[in-house]
Amino acid sequence: MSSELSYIMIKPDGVQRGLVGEIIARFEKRGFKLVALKLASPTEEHLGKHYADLKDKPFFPKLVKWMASAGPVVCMAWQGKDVVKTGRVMLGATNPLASAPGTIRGDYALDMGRNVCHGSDSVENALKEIALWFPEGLAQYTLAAEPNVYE
Ligand code: IDP
Ligand code: MG
Repeated sequence: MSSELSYIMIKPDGVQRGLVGEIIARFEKRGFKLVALKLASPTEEHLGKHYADLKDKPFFPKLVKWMASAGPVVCMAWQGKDVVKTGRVMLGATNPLASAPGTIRGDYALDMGRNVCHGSDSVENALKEIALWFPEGLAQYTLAAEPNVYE
């Protein structure tokens, strides 16, 4: 199995709207392996590290304020073949109005600042994000379904 990892995070709006199970189910059913999962209530400082690339954007203060105050987030690491790119496809476009139906954002969101879910945009950033959110490390186990997902 591919060792590629992606950091997927259900944002406070996704948690509050009851979409946790739905989002997890989509990654599970696709065949990806769940290797870390927890609720967290991040500080603005922690979110500033996660969104460090966006620090100069006009929407940055509002983004981290919302993410730190609207309720917990669900942090996950998923593993499998092309999980970074495929995870982004499953999420849809940043702007939900530009997201195709069938994607998470295209099915469940309308506004950019309430787009339900985060997904790493590169293999390199995924590793950075996983180190930031899961300093405790990831679960080590064999996914029994693996021979039925990969040829
Ligand atoms: P991504 O989540 O699709 O990777 P990024 O550009 O990394 O998009 O932006 C991080 C988050 O910041 C987005 O998911 C969205 O919630 C928010 N965001 C991005 N661009 C805008 C904007 O132009 N206005 C308001 N919020 C934005
Ligand atoms: Mg991003």
